[in-house]
Amino acid sequence: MSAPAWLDSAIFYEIYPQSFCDSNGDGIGDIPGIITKLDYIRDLGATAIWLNPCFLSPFADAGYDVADYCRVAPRYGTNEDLIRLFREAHARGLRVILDLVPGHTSIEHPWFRSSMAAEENEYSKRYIWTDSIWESPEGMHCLRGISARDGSVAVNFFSSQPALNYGYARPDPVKPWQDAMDAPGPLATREAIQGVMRFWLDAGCDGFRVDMAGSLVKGEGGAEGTISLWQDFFDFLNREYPEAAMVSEWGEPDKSLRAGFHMDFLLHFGPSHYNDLFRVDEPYFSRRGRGSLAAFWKAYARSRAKAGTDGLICIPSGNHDMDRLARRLEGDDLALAFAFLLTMPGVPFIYYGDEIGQKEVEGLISVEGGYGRTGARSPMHWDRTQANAGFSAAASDALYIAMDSSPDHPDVASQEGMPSSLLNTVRALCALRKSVPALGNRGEFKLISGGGYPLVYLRGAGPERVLVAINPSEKQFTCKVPPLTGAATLWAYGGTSSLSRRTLTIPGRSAVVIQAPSSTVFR
Ligand code: TEU
Ligand code: CA
Repeated sequence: MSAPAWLDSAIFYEIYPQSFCDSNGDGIGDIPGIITKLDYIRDLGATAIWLNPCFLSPFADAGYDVADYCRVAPRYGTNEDLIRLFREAHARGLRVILDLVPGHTSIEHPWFRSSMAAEENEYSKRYIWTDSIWESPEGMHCLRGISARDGSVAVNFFSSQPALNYGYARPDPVKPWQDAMDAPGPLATREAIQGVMRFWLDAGCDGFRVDMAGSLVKGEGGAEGTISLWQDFFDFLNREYPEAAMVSEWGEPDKSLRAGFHMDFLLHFGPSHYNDLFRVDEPYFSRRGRGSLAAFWKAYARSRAKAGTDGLICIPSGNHDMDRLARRLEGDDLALAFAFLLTMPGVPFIYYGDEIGQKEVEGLISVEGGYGRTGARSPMHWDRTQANAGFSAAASDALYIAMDSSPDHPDVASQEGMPSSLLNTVRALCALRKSVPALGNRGEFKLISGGGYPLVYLRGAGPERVLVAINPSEKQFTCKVPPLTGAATLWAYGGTSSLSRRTLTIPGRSAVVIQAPSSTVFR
């Protein structure tokens, strides 16, 4: 497995297309709107974009219920607009990955419509149907009583998202409707999804974020079947599209990277303890200083050991499924959180708006299957002096999701002019990451202290060594560090740390990145 070289220095920016920039005043973001903001994304320091699903859909799950994988939803524009986005992004040195949803489609997908027919046809085995309406697929939810076909059909997420059939790891011989992974139906599903990848990669996209990548094969306790399925997909990708970057929504790097993915996310679910950073009652990145990362670092060490030198572990600032970063963190917490996110190994992912501290909008009624996730999906605040903060020229009650109307809501334009703003801090950190090889995506990493406060780690690449120390709490700390005589400060935030040979004194609410002598050893 060899990952595309461009991932070595990639910083991703996630765009939820509904809420980024509305170019035609219909209240919903669109692709031409995104194109007008590419300079902003480049100037932030991102090098790549992950675009949430933008395909034809009835939008029962915000587009994660696809009705045509190869057609852009009219509300976002046309296929030509998307191809223009690839071109315009590439012209600025930005890559674009799309969201691939291989696990399920919408009930409106023509494949599903055909599979509902009583008469057997090409699509009868595209989804997981039992033989009788009175039998449900074990351990899964299902849809029943909506078709002339006799049977229940397994669903993956919401009821309107029937599961595509990749077969069962160990089909039950008394349930003949359970296909083996290499039965004709599951193999045809593989072919079809491969065709979707080919379609967009040929059109100029640079890879995919893969939705629910870890649960495609059914009836397995572990993930061996799903892992071997992906290994097969990667035979195809490595052969035909070696430059395509693949990131999994799996949350278990030990499995996903073995499956062939170049990168995997730490997520708000799964074993990573990612939430302990920013999303528990006492998050680590809080001035209260009552958080603990002991469990996080234990899980992280395990993942890194399994990921080997090739795998990239991505720690996102957030995403469209989680509470906003600024829900529990505020003020300097956010800058210190970014100091962490942008100095760790792996590929950083910035969720749109987190770079200005965009807030969670509380108390919203669910929009398109968002439910509790809706408040983290509200429109980007570009400029407070404009209507709808520059997001859209529509009437404010016609917006896809309501904006936060509080007057103190952060916005891009105000922060651009303030040297110490979060936006400018994130820009400086992206620039620092790019200019210091030791901070790169593949650099070495050694935790020096970090269950409690402060958080201190060493990064390295070749002979270069960099020490990162972050203290989100209000208390000043001293801690033992490797000998750092003559070390130069590369970046600092908040109060000034001081160094006396092996002891670092770090004031509360501060962070520092120090160039260490190359003799500093990783032990
Ligand atoms: O999410 C998968 C998933 O299980 C969670 O992220 C889930 O949304 C969350 O735990 C609820 O709090 C992916 C997509 O990211 C999500 O937006 C889709 O709704 C889902 O798959 C179905 O395609
Ligand atoms: Ca629009």
